[in-house]
Amino acid sequence: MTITQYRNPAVGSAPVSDVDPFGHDILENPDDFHAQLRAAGPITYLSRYDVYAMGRYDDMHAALTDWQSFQSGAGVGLSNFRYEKPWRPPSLLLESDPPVHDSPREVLSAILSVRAVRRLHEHWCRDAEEFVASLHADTDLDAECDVAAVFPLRVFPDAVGIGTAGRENLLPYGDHLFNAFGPHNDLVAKGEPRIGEVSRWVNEQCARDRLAQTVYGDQPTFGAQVWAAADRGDITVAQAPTIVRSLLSAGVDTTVHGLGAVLYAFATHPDQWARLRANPALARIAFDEAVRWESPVQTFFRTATRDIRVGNVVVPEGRKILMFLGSANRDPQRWDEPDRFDLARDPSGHVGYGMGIHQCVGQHVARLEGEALLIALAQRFRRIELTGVPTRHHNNTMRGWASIPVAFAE
Ligand code: 4MI
Repeated sequence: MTITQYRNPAVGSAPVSDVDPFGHDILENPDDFHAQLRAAGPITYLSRYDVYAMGRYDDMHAALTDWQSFQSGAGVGLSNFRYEKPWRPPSLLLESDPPVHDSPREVLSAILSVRAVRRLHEHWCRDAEEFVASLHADTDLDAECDVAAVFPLRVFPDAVGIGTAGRENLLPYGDHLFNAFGPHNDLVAKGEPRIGEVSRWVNEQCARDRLAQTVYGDQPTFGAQVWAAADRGDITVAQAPTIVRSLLSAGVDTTVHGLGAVLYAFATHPDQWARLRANPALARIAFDEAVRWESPVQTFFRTATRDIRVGNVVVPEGRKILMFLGSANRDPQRWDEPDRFDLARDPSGHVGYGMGIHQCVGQHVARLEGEALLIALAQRFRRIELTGVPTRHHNNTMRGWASIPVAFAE
């Protein structure tokens, strides 16, 4: 892969790259492109899409924590909501700025808080143990299709309170949503024939009377808690279904790819698996280190709310900037040996969950899924052995696997 870079005075002397970051070559393996982006400077102009791009940890951290200058309300995909109609009504969490963002965020932060998620701990750990007990040892399995893509669907939709019929729509919905943050390429076209019916189903599940009130005995579901917040007046009744939609949008594909990342990491790093088995308390670090290492959510855009100087470059007001989260998470200026999956490091501060006011509100839920599954697997299996060549799943926003052939040894 070669990246041509030249300087174009028309874009304020930003380095210019004509690489397509949403092309299949880069989706297959973005590491070289990320390295070139970081080497080029704090910001690069991507001529193919007429947008700017950041790949370094420090500059990205500064941008992500400056929501006043780098807004989300014009959309966090390539499409600029100032000029283009979004394909679905914008998210009140992801695709909004203060003050609109504030109350939905406050409500969801409380529903998904550490304390709230702790109440799910024993239930999800028990489910993980039952699930892991159902896996066959010493036989060909797929760590992506048979494990990573299965476990979240066993626990998360129940916690939201949606019914069992139609849950097969959740992954295709998320896959299309994450593709739709990119350009209208073949990946978006692939999802379009079915997205009408898939998103109709998702939207229907967000209605108050569709959602279960309680789960695991007497615990109010996430969905019921969103509606209760509307009853209290913390959010409006009109906002409630869109906030439930955020749970269904952000809560499934992300954790599937996060679990795929950590299982691939352990299948390829048996020494680290031994370390986890010796000390299961490392499970939470392991999941976060995998989120840093693989960055399941690779990219999100921001939009400049003013002319912003970044290094020697001025990004004009209204223009999109693509944040390569996966690049920042492997920036050697920030991380020692960033390409190593290493349970001995402290991965905190990674931007795999974002940073600033939009930082993943569901991260404690994601971590619990990771912890519950890893502890159950580590309790039973001595080794996760790669038995074939893993294949990538290409998505305009997500980095993940289509297949990870493995055998689990007891
Ligand atoms: C970071 S992934 C994600 C977050 C939020 C939403 C969707 C995806 C949403 O719809 O609010």
